[in-house]
Amino acid sequence: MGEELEAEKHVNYILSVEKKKNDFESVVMEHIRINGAYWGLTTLDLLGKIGAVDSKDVVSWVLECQHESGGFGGNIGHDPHILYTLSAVQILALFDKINVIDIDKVSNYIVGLQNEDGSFSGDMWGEVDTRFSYIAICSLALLHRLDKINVEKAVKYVVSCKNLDGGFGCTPGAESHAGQIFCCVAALAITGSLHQIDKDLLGWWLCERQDKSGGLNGRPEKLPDVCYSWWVLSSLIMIDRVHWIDKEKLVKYILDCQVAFESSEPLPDKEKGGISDRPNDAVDVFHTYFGVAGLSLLEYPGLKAIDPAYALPVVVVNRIFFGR
Ligand code: GRG
Ligand code: ZN
Repeated sequence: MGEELEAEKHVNYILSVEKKKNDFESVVMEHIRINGAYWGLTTLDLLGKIGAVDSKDVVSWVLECQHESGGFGGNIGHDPHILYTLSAVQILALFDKINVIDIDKVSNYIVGLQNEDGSFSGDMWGEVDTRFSYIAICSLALLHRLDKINVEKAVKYVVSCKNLDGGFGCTPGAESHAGQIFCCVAALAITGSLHQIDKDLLGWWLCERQDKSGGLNGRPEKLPDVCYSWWVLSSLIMIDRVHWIDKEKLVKYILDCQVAFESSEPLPDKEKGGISDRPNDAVDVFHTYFGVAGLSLLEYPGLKAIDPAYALPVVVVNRIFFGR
């Protein structure tokens, strides 16, 4: 709990998770280590501390996660999936090292996952989800290869997942969920298709996610959770409706999810930083990232700005698209 962001403690927490490869959280994370690395490294960058990690080590490890198909696995020797491929591209973007990969090979892997109806499968096994549409569009845009897919069909598929409440689901007819809404809104933002959204209707659904605690939930009747500070807030920003929520109350909610430093009990090392899903829960890298990224979207002082569609620091996105 706290009045202010405990930035230094969160940096130490992220660095300690990275070092302790055998504790519970790391073992649970083993198969999605590349996603964890993206969350941790982006958090460090937003806090101005990415220099604390050895970029050479990280980049060579990312390259080792690449499969001969061009896609990336969650760790060395694991099967490739589009979920891990985006994290790999994002990590390389953070370090300005996208050029170390064979861009066409990675792009071709993603292009090969587009289906006839414009949707995307996550890997060779074929599961379809609007998460994968976002990931394909975001990755290819970062690689300057968006022209390799059928963008018109990709957009059409995303729009076909729009519901009467203004939100979006994972497939046509599936229930609206804030996580899927982020994916669909960001995919439409990147492809210049935001006119496909009824902004007032969706904005209303999204701002109703804030409850009296100040926190945001992901669907009606559900509990608030720090990660929705990202999924909901980024979507509201992309459709210009962020002023429809109480920003100050949300800042306070996120700060209340930092670990309770004032405890009279001696705290184990890893509890000395990090952010949890809701007050007094256990911290993890995922919620630490979404808490800090949410505060960045809320223009909390001392944090770098994050881009709501690409989920990377604005300076990184500008370097990729404007060369500066
Ligand atoms: C680069 C930020 C970024 C994302 C990559 C993987 C991905 C693209 C997006 C995932 C979007 C998504 C579906 C997020 C939701 C995650 C989540 C908290 C799911 C929990 O859902 P429930 O139904 O929990 O278990 P609730 O909160 O509804 O009780
Ligand atoms: Zn969560």
